[in-house]
Amino acid sequence: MSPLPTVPLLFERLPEAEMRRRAEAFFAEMRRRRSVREFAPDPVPRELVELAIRTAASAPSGAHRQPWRFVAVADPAVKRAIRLAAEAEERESYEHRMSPEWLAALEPLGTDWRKPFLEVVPWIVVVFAELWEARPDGTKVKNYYVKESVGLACGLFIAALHAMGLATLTHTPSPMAFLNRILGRPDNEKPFVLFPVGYPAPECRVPALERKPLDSVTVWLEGPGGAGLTP
Ligand code: IYR
Repeated sequence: MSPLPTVPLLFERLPEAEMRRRAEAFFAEMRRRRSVREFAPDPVPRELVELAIRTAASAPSGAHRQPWRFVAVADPAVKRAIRLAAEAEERESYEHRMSPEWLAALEPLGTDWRKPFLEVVPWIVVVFAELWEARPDGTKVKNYYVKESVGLACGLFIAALHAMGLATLTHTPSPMAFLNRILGRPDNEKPFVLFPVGYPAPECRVPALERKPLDSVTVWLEGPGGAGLTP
């Protein structure tokens, strides 16, 4: 295949003071984001979920294959089926499959197998990773860097929801194959993350977590003589 035609990049170079202002405003907003496990039942317009999906689907992807599928569920019967199947798997995991170390790591977060929020939220968005694409002629086309691509899309999805004033949780009931069955997705699609989407419950509380300080998540090599370059 020959290279695509090109178009001019839409890019505005900003004055540094404006860059700082925007960066600080974005950081101030994003640092308030928290995963939420208690939701209000209030409805959320489909258009808002659509906008978050459009944002997510703008993520970069391996070979621009866009290997993601967003299944947005508002149907109460489907949400109930998801809750029942998720709780059955989670109960088995918490009671038999998770190691003592894993359970201890989760203890500060206070999670357990019960997932009532799956029926309370107005929307559940399940993100599937498309492992390969079936072309109309029946051939399979491989996708590349699928997990990385879908992970990036999920990050943008979370940011878009937060920016518009909605809450979510990156929920991974394990194993997740029941989602293919309930949502009628083909076997080239693998459930990646399930996002309950809605408003937090009015009395919602979250664990008092600390984020790692900048200097424990960053390494600066500003030269001269970066690590590994000395003879
Ligand atoms: N999937 C389970 C367990 C769980 C695992 C991790 I790693 C978490 O950060 C949180 C929960 C659950 O959703 O309860």
